[in-house]
Amino acid sequence: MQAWRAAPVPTVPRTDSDDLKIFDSAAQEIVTLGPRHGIARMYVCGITPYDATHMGHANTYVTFDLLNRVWRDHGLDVKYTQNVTDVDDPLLERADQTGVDWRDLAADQIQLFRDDMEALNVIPPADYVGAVESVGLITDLIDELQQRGSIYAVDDPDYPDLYFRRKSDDDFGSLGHLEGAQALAVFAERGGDPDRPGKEDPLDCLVWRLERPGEPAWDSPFGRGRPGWHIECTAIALQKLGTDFDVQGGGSDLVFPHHEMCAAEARVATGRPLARAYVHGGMVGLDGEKMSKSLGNLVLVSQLREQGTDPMAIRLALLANRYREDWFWTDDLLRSAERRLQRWREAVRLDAGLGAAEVITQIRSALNHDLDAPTALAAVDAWAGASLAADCDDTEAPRQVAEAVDALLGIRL
Ligand code: 5CA
Ligand code: ZN
Repeated sequence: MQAWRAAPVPTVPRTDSDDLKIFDSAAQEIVTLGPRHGIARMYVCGITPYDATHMGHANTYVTFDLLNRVWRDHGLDVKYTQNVTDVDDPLLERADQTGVDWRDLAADQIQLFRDDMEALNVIPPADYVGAVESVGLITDLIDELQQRGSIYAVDDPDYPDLYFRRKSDDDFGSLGHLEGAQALAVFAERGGDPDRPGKEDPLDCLVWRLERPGEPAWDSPFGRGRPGWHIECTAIALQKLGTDFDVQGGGSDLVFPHHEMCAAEARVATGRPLARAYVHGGMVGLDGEKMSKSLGNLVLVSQLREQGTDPMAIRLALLANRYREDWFWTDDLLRSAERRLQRWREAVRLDAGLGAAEVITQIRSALNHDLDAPTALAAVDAWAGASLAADCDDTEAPRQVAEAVDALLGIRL
């Protein structure tokens, strides 16, 4: 798939050389993320394209866009891969319910997602890869796992689908930190099938689902069928980024089982860790519940854009929250982001402002400390307030701050 368009990031001279420190879900502590020089490699789990981008998705992709911007600011080349789960149960179910071909539904929603991301000034990934175009890669990886003795056919005479034996990975559990009944419950809640008869272990995950009537299927050495979810990301990530890449990211609903399974499959297939760190954004909710396509409690980026909301105000509303916390979307949040945007725009249109060096250092330092966007926004608020309140004489400052805010925070003023 083609990457989508986005404006290049202007460069702002860097004055401080802090490393990026971020919370790693596997280590359960703040770690230094990315190399000092050269190429940083990031894999972020992409959408399942059956409905439009809501504030939860937007928050996740804006979070990793901040990470991307911090690394670029550090002078690194960022190799960014994102998948798109363009064949999976929820997509096929929605296509069935609405009488639309699943391929058309996916194509429409992918386009809408790209448009939303472009509006939110999200720098696109270098590789944007679908599951459908990766079926060959996926079956190669299943084959590799099978040769290592970690694949079996479930004991089901009708559909002996293939499963990954999670006990073949000694480190299984090192990411999700879940045990026993809790692991089973979360697995069931997030697409797993712990109760399916014929499995060796309830936590084993599906890697190849044999063809069912009316479902899309591809030829493979294991019979016609379609890939399971986790193996899709493992195969795409390994192909595009190799092992030991810097970060795998997504929302916190992906820690377990999704990222746990990806990590386990990669360890068994290659003997190496998939990623060095795993970073997760919090869940965005509405009216007391997690925002989700299946619940239908959604605020959509495209809907707000249609109503004339400035996408930069949406982005500012997201950035006003700590990325790792769970929070609820409200109209007030958007209103206050609109006021903030207005104020920042007034300040960068002044003929002169308060010197830019300090505020730029503050933004950088805040982002380096676990992507603390709210502190970065507060620094810009302070600069704008001071510049609007007093007669300042730095005629370069407004332009420099506008450039830094665009480059580092992705807010176009
Ligand atoms: N295709 C898979 C990942 S391989 C998937 O989870 N797709 S998704 O469309 O359901 O979600 C896309 C991304 O948005 C994931 O990173 C997910 O963690 C994140 N996400 C979904 N709902 C929310 C939410 N309410 N708040 C924050 N992030 C969310
Ligand atoms: Zn994924």
